[in-house]
Amino acid sequence: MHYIVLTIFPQMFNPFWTHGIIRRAIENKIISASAADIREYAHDRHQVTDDRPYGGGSGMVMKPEPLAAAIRAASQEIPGAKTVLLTPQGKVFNQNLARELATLNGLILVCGRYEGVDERICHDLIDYEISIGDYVLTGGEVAGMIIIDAVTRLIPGALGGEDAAEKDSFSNGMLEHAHYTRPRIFEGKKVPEVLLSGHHLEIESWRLKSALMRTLLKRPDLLLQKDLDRQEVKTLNRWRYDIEEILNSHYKKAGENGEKK
Ligand code: 4HQ
Repeated sequence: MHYIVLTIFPQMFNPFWTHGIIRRAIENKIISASAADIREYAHDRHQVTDDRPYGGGSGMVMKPEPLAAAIRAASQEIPGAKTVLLTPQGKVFNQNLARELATLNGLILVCGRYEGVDERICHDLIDYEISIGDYVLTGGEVAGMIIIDAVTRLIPGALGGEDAAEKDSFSNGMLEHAHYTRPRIFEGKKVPEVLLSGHHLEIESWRLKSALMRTLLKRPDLLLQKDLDRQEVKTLNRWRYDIEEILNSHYKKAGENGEKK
């Protein structure tokens, strides 16, 4: 994967390229990455990249000419690359979109500042409009980093050897199971016994239930979207039975006490 980020603040990306998995992916040539300064494509004396909005009002708009020139130059460098505009108007980013982008050969990420970019940039020069969520940022740079981060770890080889990406949250439409490491007792709280047992099948079954329970309690919306497998349906039905038993017993007691509860 080849990334080019277009921004008026390319230095923001220096720490991002030089730490952790992203750094290693660059070193191992799994990805290439650079941030180009949109200002260098503004050919007036003061290299202006913004202007006042037609129709009046407060705030500034990114001028189309420097942006268009920057996008065209980046496209020349990565044949077949797709362009992404970071904007709250875009499709909300999620793991499925990350998977789709991870199959591409190149991504050109356009990071706006001010009130956003001239509308005429979007139509001809942008393949994907993506939002990282329903809140307002001061610019698209941090959003661009989030996309690059989530996409890069899905590229084969980026995580170094193992199959960690496939075991992560969302890989099966659920949150991950709980994790524990040493010590066996921390501030009075024990590690679940089964994880110390060495019974791989029991551990796997405990992890599946842990993932299902956490998703049910913390993100029930994910379970509504998911295609549940037979084991998951069986487990949920057992829990439903247990919960009904508890509630029935509660209402029975309440009835005996004359409905006071
Ligand atoms: N932006 N997801 C850039 C965002 C945003 C988001 C606001 C994008 C400012 C200029 N980007 N403009 N949410 O809030 O991607």
